[in-house]
Amino acid sequence: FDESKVTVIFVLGGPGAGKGTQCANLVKDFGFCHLSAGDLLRAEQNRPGSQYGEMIRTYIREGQIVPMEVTVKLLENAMRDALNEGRDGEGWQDGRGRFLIDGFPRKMDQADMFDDMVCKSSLVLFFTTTEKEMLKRLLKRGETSGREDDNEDSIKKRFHVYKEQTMPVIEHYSKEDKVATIDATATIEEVHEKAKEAIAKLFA
Ligand code: UP5
Ligand code: MG
Repeated sequence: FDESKVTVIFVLGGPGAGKGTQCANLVKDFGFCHLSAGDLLRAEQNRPGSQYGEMIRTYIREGQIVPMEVTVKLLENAMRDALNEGRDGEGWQDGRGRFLIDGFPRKMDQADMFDDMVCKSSLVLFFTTTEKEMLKRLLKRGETSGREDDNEDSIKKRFHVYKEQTMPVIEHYSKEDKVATIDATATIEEVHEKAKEAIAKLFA
């Protein structure tokens, strides 16, 4: 994608930090197209005839990162569809597009592949809070979410993978001065205000 025509913001943070919740609010502020890598993988998992369905299910339950080719392809296709759809509204004139890419890249190989083959990101929003808080949120959500990874066993594995594989990605982008760190312990509204400020600077 032509970087002068698309703006990509990565949204990172531990499992249950509130990425999806915050993205939904930011869409209303800035007219983003919100793409959650996890949601795209879950949709592919459930798509009849997908050759990856079983593989994705196993990776997600184990909290492991699905091979990057699959995820990058799903994101690229979703971005192309959104651009072709020619949305109207702020930031979507003349083939331009604003994307919030949620829960990706969560491993260095994915970050490099996306930077090289799709496009470079302009900003990384990093939502941070304690494991205790994230566990509490996920167990609560698990009562109704139906997500196969919202159980204590899978959550522990997700925390481990996050520390081992995703934190290095955040450190990598910190060195490029792209990271806006936001304390996600506060209320949804308070976190939203801070996230909004960080993005407003980019579009100022
Ligand atoms: N909540 C949110 N904010 C709150 C606040 N401020 N105060 C109180 N409660 C708050 O929020 C979680 C819950 O907390 C909700 O009930 C919410 O109301 C409440 P949510 O916004 O859903 O948090 P989020 O950070 O989006 O949590 P999620 O569980 O989606 O994060 P994960 O990163 O674990 O999940 P994701 O869907 O991104 O990935 C799932 C799996 O897919 C991965 O483990 C991996 O196996 C696979 N995957 C890949 O393989 N590759 C990828 O590139 C991406 C995913
Ligand atoms: Mg999410």
